[in-house]
Amino acid sequence: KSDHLILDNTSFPADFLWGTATAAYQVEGAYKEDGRGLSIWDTFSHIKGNIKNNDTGDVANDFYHRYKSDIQLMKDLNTKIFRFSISWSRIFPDATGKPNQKGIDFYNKLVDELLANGIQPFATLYHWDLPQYLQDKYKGWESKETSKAFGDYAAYVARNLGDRVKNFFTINEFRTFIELGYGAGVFAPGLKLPEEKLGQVRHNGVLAHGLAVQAIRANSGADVKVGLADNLSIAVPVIENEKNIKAAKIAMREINASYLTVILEGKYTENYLKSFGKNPPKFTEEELKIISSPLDFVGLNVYNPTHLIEAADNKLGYEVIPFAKSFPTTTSKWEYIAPEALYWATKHVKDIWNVKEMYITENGSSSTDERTADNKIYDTDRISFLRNYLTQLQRATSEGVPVKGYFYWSLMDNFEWTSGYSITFGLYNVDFKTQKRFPKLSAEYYKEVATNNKVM
Ligand code: GBH
Repeated sequence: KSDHLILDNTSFPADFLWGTATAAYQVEGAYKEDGRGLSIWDTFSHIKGNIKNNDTGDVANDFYHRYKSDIQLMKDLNTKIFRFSISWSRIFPDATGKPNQKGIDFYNKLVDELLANGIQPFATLYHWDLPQYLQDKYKGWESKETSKAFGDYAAYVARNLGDRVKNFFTINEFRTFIELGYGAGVFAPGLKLPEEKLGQVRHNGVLAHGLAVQAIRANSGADVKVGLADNLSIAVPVIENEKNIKAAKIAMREINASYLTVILEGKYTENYLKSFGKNPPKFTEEELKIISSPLDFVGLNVYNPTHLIEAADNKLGYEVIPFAKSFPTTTSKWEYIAPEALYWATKHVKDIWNVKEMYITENGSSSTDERTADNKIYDTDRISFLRNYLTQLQRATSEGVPVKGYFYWSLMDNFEWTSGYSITFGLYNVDFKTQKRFPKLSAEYYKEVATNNKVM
């Protein structure tokens, strides 16, 4: 146990892994190439008014053609892991259910190139780009047919990549694509379903995750590990005293009831089910077993706390404190700058669910990122963001919280969903007219961190 405990306040465990992350629709482009079928994000971004400046992912970073030189950027950063996602509709483009060989070939080439450069591939199966035909045929995640289709797709990927990809994440951020895509209507597919239907969509989502975990295990070797990438809701004790910490732990289970809690516990909390009144989601005990299939690790996307918590003498045992109007954010107005979120997210997950292995699957800052006349980007706010967040991550690992690695979001600026190309998270700036990449000052910073394995 003591080998993992590092006693200074900058160093990470010796085997800690540093990397970067991207997602298929945000970087690949080539949206009609080599037999790729359309996804709900193609449809959604092609409707005028949905995306800032009517940007689309048609070309994006052209990663489909430029992955080799982009892998050199990862190498320049001295990173050893890379998280990318697979475009489901490249592989299963249409309702025939026949796989598209050219689709899987792209990922074969990508994985081989990563390995040849000493970078371990971590593949996410679903980063929100549902094949359009599944939306049309089954109303997408409103149906368990989509959950089953996801299991079949996972099996196919595991059979084809599992000899070289040893780490899989099933689904990225249930909360975002479900609440915003099927609830608020601002993400693809742009639906505004009532709460009782949303409850079913959430259930079908976690069921898909569980089916994929089982499919990956059944279709690859024992050395293949599987988890998910969840943007859990994060309860931060507003003042770090004992009673607030206890209250924040209680809050964590409730505020994550529909996703992480049911996945790790195999049941919905009573409060969550009660909240539906007469129309709870339809599910079986058998499904709860599938949903809670054992995982090898849990990936956490951490940007900001969602709940500031104080202990209270009420039924719940806690109270949610509002964010001050002046609470600092990055250029993304939702992104409160509160580095302790990284500490509390990982600490709670260990303490509540006894999770033995975690990754930070995303963390990063959006900045103004102006390019000078000589193409320098002095993103000093991002460096400060990283130093402060990584200090809190180091605090966690030094206390024995089992975080094995960290993926910065993102390797390079890319299609930031409804914000199009107007919001930038990259360590590399991208000129989307020429597709040239320029390292920001934060790339230099991150390279130092990755090379020295400590907060700099
Ligand atoms: C992650 O989401 C995503 O996994 C990744 O693809 C993305 O690029 C990255 O973060 C940076 O945003 O449109 O105003 O209604 C982080 C959680 C949830 C934050 C949705 C932005 C949009 C709010 N995201 N939210 S809004």
